[in-house]
Amino acid sequence: ENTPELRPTHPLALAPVVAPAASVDGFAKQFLQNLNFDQGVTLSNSDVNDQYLALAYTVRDYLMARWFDDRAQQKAQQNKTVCYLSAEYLLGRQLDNNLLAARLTDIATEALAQCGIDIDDLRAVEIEPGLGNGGLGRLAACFVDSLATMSVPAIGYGIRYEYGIFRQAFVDGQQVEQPDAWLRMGSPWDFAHPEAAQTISFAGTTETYDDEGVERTRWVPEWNVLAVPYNMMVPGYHNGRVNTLRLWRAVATNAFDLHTFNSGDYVQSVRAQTFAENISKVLYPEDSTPQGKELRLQQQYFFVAASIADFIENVLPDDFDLEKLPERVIFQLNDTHPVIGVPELMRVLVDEKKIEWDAAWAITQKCFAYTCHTLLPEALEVWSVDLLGRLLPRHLEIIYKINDAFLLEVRERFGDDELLIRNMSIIGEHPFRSVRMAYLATVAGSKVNGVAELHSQLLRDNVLKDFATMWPDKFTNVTNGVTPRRFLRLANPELSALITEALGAGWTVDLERLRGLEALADDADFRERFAAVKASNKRRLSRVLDARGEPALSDDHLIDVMIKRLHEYKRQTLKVLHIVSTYEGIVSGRLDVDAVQPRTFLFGAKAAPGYGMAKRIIHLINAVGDVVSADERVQGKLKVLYPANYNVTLAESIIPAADLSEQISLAGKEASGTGNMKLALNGALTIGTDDGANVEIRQLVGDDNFFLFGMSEPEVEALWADGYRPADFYQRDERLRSAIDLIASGAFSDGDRTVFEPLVSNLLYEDRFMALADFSSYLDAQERVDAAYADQDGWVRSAILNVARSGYFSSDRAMRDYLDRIWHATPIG
Ligand code: NBX
Repeated sequence: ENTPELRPTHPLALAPVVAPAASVDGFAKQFLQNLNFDQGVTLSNSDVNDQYLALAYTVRDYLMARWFDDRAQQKAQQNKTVCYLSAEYLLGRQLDNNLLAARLTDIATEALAQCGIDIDDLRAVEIEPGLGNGGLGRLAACFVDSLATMSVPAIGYGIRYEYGIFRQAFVDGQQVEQPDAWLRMGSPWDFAHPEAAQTISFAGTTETYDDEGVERTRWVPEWNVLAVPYNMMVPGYHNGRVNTLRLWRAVATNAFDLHTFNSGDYVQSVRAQTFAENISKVLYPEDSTPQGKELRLQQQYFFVAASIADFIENVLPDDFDLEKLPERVIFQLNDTHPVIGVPELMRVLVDEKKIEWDAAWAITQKCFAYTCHTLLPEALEVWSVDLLGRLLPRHLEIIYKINDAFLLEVRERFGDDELLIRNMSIIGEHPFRSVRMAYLATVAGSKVNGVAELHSQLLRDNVLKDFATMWPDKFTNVTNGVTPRRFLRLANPELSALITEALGAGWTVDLERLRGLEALADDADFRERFAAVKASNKRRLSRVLDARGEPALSDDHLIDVMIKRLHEYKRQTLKVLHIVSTYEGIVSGRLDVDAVQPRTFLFGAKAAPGYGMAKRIIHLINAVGDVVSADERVQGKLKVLYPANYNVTLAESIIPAADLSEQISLAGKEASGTGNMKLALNGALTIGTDDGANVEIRQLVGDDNFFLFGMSEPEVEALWADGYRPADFYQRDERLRSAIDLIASGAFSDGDRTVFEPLVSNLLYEDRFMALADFSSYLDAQERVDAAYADQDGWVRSAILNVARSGYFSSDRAMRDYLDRIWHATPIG
């Protein structure tokens, strides 16, 4: 703040910041300099981690000048900034992405080679920042990539967790969790800015006071913590832009607890500081059924309050008229996790900036928009009034006041319908008094969107029905997307080269151009080359798995992948039932072994550590895999692979090698899915239900190139309303009976019938996600898969058409939709 005006005289200090020369020599020089003077080693003394860090610093140096420019421009310009508020960013590795964006891949490879270093060895040591659970966190990472590539001024705000999503290991086929110490070897991609720290307060009381004749309220907090920003550069692809991802880390303030300090127990006081630093210690690994833990609410408020303050103080010009805030910012709420930002902005405007309530509310409503990512009622976040009032007393008062005004509006509109009022209230009463964060977000947001057409429709019809009646125009859809840079260009270099040869290079930023491949699906020569790429990707995956100690992939196998968080609604058990049924069919002679295509079933999934049923399903997959893969009676035709610790890095090897994409959630439960998009884009055919974005994928790729099965969402509702009895399906279908009986018999648990008993009885007597009801339809669809795969020409043709027709699922398109329908912000330059 108090930096004196600098008056430099040296010509170097007066010159603009310049990046190192974009040449092999320029790169090598900068690399060696970083190795020597930042890492503090000579080339001959350096190890691979030193070299990796020096390489990362070098790439960073190239991006830096652009970044300075963009930040200056962002501060000076009058454009609206998109502030994406997300508790999670599942970034994946940075090195390759940044080399690609800055057009440095070839230069770096050659410069390192001339230093005697194979860049692949350095790639291998990068630890990915796993600062997210799954789809929601990865979506945020795709969005910041697209925003930078589209030159939209944007800041991604989040938390710099010291420990990201846990590392998964298997012990006797069961998941064990290990801490993800991703920062241990250094973090070359971010910069700490302790001088720009924000002080974030908690707890205490509120009081009213007389402010020159006006009665105002102020918050008298009890303790506080510093939020230190760490900036990461988010380079756009080949456009010279660099946006910012600003992640906050909690650091104790000196005056964390003056009371203890003053008591004279100095050592105890210093130890107490770690309490505050716990806030950014660890990512919660639950991707649904939030536990309502105090630390989690602390995390949410911590990053959102820091982000709002940062935007107002550091991004807006000094003395900015906050009445105009909506012209300069949109805060996009990535699910309910940042929704506490709504009362926080109100507090800042009303208590601190002394703007009158109604005006402040009008501003706030224009500054937020809310994206919902779920349909499961248990996943909708609520905070007990008790906890929220203790941790954030002023915010609770503000929420009550927002609710009072909102319920008045409901009465005006619908009359005194007390049941409706109770149903719509932001405050719920049962089973305990709580704040319904999705309702708060809906009331406060200028727009509310779901993440696929079906999901948005179900939000309007069910989850948020009364709100949609009240404000039909508030609701909109933006179907998710994925970044083609990471998930096609980087993950699948051979297919990318083939596409570029056929269509030119523009597809990377204009994915609809993939349509040009449609004509080539009927070209035998192109099909052959496409198939050769798939085969090569399978060999590459095989090498990656081999390095992890997994068995090799067989060349001629259909690679059937199910990669996503482990969840009952996603129905990994349905997949297991198919495997067991096929195995049982071959062994019993019911199935003609020659009609079964050789297949490898490949799973990747982490379970929330406290989710018992999900962990039992993991155990079952591994147990079935052990038996099936080893049984000589299936003649090597069926293999099950479940590499531990599925993450973005592993996804980048699996997706390009996949033939079949399993998207088999119960209709009406998967909001969108994004893995489904990545797999289709890489030429896998989908076997899927009419759920989430599968609906749109099927519409685009065509029924002939998609294996649809299962109940539709209305059929699910009807069967459920009818009183669903899974045991009836078990009785009716012999294939299902044999499969379940085999599991129950102990065939996969050394004869011990107790191991999977809870799983079996859950299926027979509860089966919330109706795996048994969809089983026979699923098996029939799998028979169609076998038949289709037997015709390789036809299969490859379908695979090409999947690629050609998936351009819609670029996150660039998703960003355009957000810009047009919600943000109304424009690119710069
Ligand atoms: O968000 C996922 C949905 O399940 C997918 O259908 C969708 O494609 C994706 C992106 O829109 N949701 C998700 O990943 N949720 C979480 O990870 C999550 C994390 C923490 C939490 C609740 C949910 N408390």
